[in-house]
Formats: sequence, structure tokens, C-alpha cells
Amino acid sequence: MDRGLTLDKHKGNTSMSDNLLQVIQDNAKTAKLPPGLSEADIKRMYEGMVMVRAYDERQKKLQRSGRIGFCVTSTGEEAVQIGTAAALEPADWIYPYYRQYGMLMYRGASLDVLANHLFGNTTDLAKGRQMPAHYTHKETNFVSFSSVIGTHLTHAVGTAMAAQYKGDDVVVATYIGDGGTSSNDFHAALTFAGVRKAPVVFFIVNNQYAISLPVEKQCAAESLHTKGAGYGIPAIRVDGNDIIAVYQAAQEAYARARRGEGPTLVELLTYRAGPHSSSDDPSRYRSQEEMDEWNAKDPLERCKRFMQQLGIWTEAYETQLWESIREKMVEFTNAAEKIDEPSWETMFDDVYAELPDALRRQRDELIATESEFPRDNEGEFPL
Ligand SMILES: Cc1ncc(C[n+]2csc(CCOP(=O)(O)OP(=O)(O)O)c2C)c(N)n1
Repeated sequence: MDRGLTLDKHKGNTSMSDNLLQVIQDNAKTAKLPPGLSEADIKRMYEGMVMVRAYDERQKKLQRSGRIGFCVTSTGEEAVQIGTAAALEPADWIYPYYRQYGMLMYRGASLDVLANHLFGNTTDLAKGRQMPAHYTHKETNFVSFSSVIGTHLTHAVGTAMAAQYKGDDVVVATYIGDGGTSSNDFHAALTFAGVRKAPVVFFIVNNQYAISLPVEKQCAAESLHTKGAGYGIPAIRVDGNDIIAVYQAAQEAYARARRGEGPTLVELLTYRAGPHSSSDDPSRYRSQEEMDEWNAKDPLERCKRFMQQLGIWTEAYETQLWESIREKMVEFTNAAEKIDEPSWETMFDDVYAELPDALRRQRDELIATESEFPRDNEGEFPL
């Protein structure tokens, strides 16, 4: 049984095909402003997506030229991030995985927060100790992620339950890939959230692959949103490359949570247009035809077309936007590259209030060895 969300108030400007929520009509000549959104809101969302695309473009260049070791991009998934971020309030919480850093920028984190993490320098908020693409930022309630797929979902539900106990008017947005819906913690999190009616929204980012594994080999269900029914959680399937549909579904789901009606499961259908990470080569497991087919549904192009239909997009606007954003990306990443890396001995900090003897000995040995073999002789450093 599909307990799909009823999006009554959007009738007339949403179309459902195969139970997929879509708003943008690619072939329409004109469009009307969606309810509750101004022209400025739509432009802001588009600009947010361009920021993510430009950041990814910059990350890739830095990685290919050897200036950073590794990167994770989210090309093709910009509407997922910006559409769901745009409907949140500043006090709400985000429990992301590694492909939602665009939400950070949209919620006002300075670009140096991202750039410093990219280089893992001394000013990186994770102190250079996290995996790359595991961003964190207290001011925007963007919570650090553990690489163990799915584990953050239970933390998200815990935060939502805490807010419920305290009577705080906040919701929690959390994200999981199609592969991640097979994790143990997906089950634990949805079980608790359903029973406790926690104010949390689970977004399944169905980008069709878990590294090289296509979604149909991941799960035999026809669609992943049907998983909600097993936990008594209403669910909806949305065109994740249609930023207006993503925004509307997210807004409705957050509103349900705020009204005390509990969690919602939102499956966002999209495509990971790039590799899984800079260590992956997708041409080994998927065809060019498939990639071309999805690229034709690019979320930025679709939003641009919608803006054209509304009469709020021009070539001059586009050129100026890209120029100014690309300039910023270069400026912030070049600045982050100039900041020192954390010194080796900081790896012993922050875990124990008082360092146990065994670790103190190891740290002292490291410091002694390092002074014997200074850093400019890095090649000879015995570690
Ligand atoms: C428990 C666990 N198993 C395996 C991995 C290795 N791993 C890292 S990312 C990933 C794929 C996740 O795919 P998906 O959830 O679909 O997200 P996507 O990367 O496609 O956005 C895997 C298997 C891991 N980090 N944790």
C-alpha cells in the first residue's frame, strides 16, 4: 500500500506521471510562478545550483592537477541539495552524507569553510582529520558524517526525538543514497522515527548507482519510496532533477513534521552524472547512451528553461553569474591551499582529556623522529 503524500494545494500546477511528482514542463512555452515562490526565490535557487556545479568543476581541476588528493562531486544532483535546503528554516538540522555540501553554501557558510576542508589545512573545521567531502559546520546545523554508510540516519532520528521532547520547533532533514537504503541503520532509523512520530524527513537520493552497482541489483522493489509503508511512514517519489518539485515535496514534508504528524520518506530520482569519487571510472560499468539520456534531464538546464518560460533568464545574466562564481571558487581554493597542513602530533589531540601513557610515548617518539628528520627531507622521513 502506498501512503503517498497528498499535495492537494499544489493541484493545477503539478503533474503526476507514474506517481512521480513533477512541476517543470520542459516543452511549455510559458509558465506561472509556483505558489509561495517569487522570481527572486527561483533565481536564488538557480544560483545555488550554479555554485555547486562550479565548485565541482573546481574540485575536479584541483584533483586532476595533483593539488588535492581526492574529491567527491555531486554533478547532476544540485536540485536535490538546493531544493530541499531552500524549504528549510535556519534552526533546522541537516544530517547529510558526502553528496550534500551544496546545502552548506546555500545556508550561508563561507566558501572558505569548504575550501579549507578540501585541503585539510589547519583551519579546516574537521582539523584535517575527516575523510574529504565529510564537511561539518555548526552555524548552519550541518552535522559531520561518519563514512560508515547509514549510521547518521539514527543520529538524525535521535536529534528529531530530542527536539520533540524539548518542544523545539525544528525539523531534521537527512539523506541517504539508493545503496544506503540497504543498510541496517536505515531500518533502525525508520522504525524509531515511525513509532515515535519524530519530526524528521528522510530523503533517498536515488542517483541510480552505489559506486558500480545499479539500483535494480541493489533492491528488487519497483521503487525505493515503497519502503516507507513497512514502517508506517508516508512516502512520495519525486523528480529529483526538477527543483520546483523537490522544493514543494520538501516543504510539504517539513510542514507535516512541524505539525507533529511525524516523518516522511521522499525518494528523489536523479542521476550521478560524474564518477562515484575521483577514484572511480564510470565508463567501466555504464554506457555513454545512458549518460547522454540523463544529461538531457540536467537539473540546471531544466531550471534555466523554467526561468526562460517565466521570462526571468537572459544570456547576459548567465554569463555574468558564471564568471563571478568561477572567480570566487579560484580565489577561495587558492587561499586555502596556502594555509599549512596540521602538524603530525595533532593527531593525538582531542580524543582523551589526558593522554594515556602508551599514546604519550608514541607521540613523544614521533616528535623526536620528526626533529631528527625535518620536513624538508620528507622523502627520507621513516614514517
Ligand atoms: C557500511 C558501509 N559499507 C560500504 C561502504 C563503502 N561505500 C562507500 S560509498 C558506497 C556507495 C554508496 O552508494 P549510495 O548509498 O547509493 O550513495 P551514492 O554514493 O550513490 O550517492 C559504498 C558501498 C561504506 N562506506 N560503509
